[in-house]
Amino acid sequence: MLSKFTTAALAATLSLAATAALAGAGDYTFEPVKAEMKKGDDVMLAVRLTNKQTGKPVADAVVFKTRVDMAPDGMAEMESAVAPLPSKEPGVYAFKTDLPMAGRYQVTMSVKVQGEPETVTGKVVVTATK
Ligand SMILES: [Cu+2]
Repeated sequence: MLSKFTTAALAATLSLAATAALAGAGDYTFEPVKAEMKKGDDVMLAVRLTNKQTGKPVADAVVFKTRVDMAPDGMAEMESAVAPLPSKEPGVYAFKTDLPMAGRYQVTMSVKVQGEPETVTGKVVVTATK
């Protein structure tokens, strides 16, 4: 017969195993297609979304929130408007935005991935040059 302690330890082990088997919001990588570009208005930004477990691009995600600001350079309040652009490549999500000054911009994206119950959020940093 199992002692109370052993039963509890077994239950904890089982729940850990169940958690590890599910894909989670942390199993995706966001990276800029181009990390550096010239500053200006109507700049195209593209972010590649990859499933870490399979190494494959995630083509069917729905991007429902995108924010571009200068948080990496201490200007989080300096936010740019963002307009989605059609994707030219599976797993690549493109936007039009303004990068009015040289420096680093953070792109924060919230997406829904097919079959993934959690919202997936990622941040990428791009640099605008003069
Ligand atoms: Cu700024």
